[in-house]
Amino acid sequence: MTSSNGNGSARRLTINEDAQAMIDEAHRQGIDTVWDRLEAQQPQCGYCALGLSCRNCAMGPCRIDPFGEGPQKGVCGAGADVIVARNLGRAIAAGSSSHSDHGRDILETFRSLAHGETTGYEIADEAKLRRLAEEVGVATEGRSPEEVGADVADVLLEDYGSKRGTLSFVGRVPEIRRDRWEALGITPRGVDRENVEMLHRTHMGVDNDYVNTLLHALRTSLSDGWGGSMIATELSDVMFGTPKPVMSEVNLGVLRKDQVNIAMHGHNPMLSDVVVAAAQDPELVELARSLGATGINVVGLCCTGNELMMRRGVPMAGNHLMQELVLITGALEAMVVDYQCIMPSIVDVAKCYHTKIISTSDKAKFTGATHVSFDPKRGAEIAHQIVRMAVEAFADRNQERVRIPVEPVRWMGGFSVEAILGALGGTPKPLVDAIAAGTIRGAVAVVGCNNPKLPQDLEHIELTRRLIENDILVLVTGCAAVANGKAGQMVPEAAAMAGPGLRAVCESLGIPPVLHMGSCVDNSRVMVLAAALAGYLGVDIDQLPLAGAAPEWYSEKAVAIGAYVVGSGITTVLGVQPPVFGSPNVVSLLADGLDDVVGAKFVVEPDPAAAALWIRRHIETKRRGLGLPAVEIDGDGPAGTAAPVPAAVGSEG
Ligand code: SF4
Ligand code: MSK
Repeated sequence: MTSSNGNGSARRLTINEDAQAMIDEAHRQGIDTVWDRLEAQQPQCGYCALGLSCRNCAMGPCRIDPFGEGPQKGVCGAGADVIVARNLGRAIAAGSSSHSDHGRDILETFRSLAHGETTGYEIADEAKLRRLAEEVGVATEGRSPEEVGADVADVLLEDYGSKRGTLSFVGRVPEIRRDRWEALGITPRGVDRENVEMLHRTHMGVDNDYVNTLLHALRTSLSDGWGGSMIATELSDVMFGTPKPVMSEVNLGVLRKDQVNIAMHGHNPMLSDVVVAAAQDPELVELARSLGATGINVVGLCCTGNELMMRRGVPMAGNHLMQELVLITGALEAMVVDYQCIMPSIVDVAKCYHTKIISTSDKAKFTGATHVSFDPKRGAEIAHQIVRMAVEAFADRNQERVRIPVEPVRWMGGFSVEAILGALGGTPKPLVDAIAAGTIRGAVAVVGCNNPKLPQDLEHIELTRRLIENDILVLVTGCAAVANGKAGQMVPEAAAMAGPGLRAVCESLGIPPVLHMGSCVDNSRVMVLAAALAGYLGVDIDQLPLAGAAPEWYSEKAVAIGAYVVGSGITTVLGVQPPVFGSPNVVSLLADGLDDVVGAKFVVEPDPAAAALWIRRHIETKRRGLGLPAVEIDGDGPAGTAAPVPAAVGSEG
């Protein structure tokens, strides 16, 4: 039940007015939220926080005493280095598997589409399909899009196994980096293969060399970034359209008191896209009207929302920590979910209202929810059924309980690599010239989640603001994008917040200084853009004035993203401490040693001001390395740290 997180403390949990209002409302109504449960979990396990616990076999569970007084070995003899590395490797495998299995679902649907077996899907971007076909060696001359698509699907399905030597899209990586990967033995082979091998290696008594384990963890993550995630992004573009700049709205104000509201939550566009189409069906709109609503309003949450916003301009209700709070508005008829980042608690919260939780993936059932098994072969029909269920629930809505606390904020999305290059005239040259001249100092991908241990969105906003103020272009995906959207930093007028150089570039192109590149799997777009810039300059990715940041990450997928970004040569700053500090050797490898082998490393810095400072110095160092004009960055504060940092809000409980 409720705890001291209620009653006025909402302001320390989130910076957003809509979330604060709903947290207060939850408290008034006695509804538990993620923050209450975090508090109830205090103190969280210190061994686990340091990565020093192991339950990989039934001789355990084991733990290592970080103070050197208790056990230093598990029952099998594994020490801190092995246990921490194995735990990290398994987290990366889980994250990579999640993205890659999402990619497989898209790929199988695409294959069915090419064979004429689906309803509700089409080849929306034939030109992109033909480009992909040529890239992976499929003939296009005189062939229909379906014939080409069927062969492309078969080639990419092989990327999941181990039949081919390397993944198809590794060919996009600059040769100099591919050589580096080869020398290290981390070129990704098959998507499934690397993940299975990671699990094999971390079984008791297999890989007992932490360096060897972590190198394979990098390889596993690369099979995500240049494999499963990239396949998901590319084929989603082919089926649903390659994003182009589009305006939309964001925050809880996108809900409509007079309409049927349906929130699409999760990750995979193959469900959400057909639901959006079904919501426009005149028969269902008429049904809504007959029940007293003026229409059907589909909104997004988390990454499936990003997919819809990027391609269709569908409004976004919020990011990760908004999923319970959107229910507390009382305005939602249905929350339709597929998989990933969906808290089991939404079923309990929804019971307090008329809202239906409709699960759709047979991989992701929720006890207490209504399950509608989604089969893309009957996509249009099932989407129709789901929307009908939502519309019928409108009859049960209690309008007196509806509370939509804010007006929506405008934001702009749709910055695929194709759209960015298109805005630049089809070549990276104008961007490269602006960076070379110092008008833009560099670019940073700010990505990842919300974590209730930190005030929601504060780190995303603060870090991004400090970067754009200093002429650093920011690329955003996932929940970081939504945070920036809510803060008004993703409209062309936000160019006024940027430094003079970035401001001039944004104003001339009519774009914001913070570019929305999509969902979690769309971090692959950042990889493609980085590779294009490196290729244009004839350098390796690690030489570019780039950085990554995951200020409020929580998920295993974020760990996998961080690992493939670093493995690709882009240093990444984490705002939340990963569970590795039980092994000084692992920390030293991640925060230092990796720099020698992949030209990038991890930095942990929870203070956004210090993180921005560190990144600015890093970018100037990279500029100097390329012989570009660089400046000394003044300012106090730590220049990044590998030292353990205290948890923020969670520990204050
Ligand atoms: Fe303990 Fe080793 Fe088994 Fe892990 S693998 S639980 S450290 S005995
Ligand atoms: S939804 S992985 S909370 S970004 Fe992709 Fe957001 Fe993180 Fe999930």
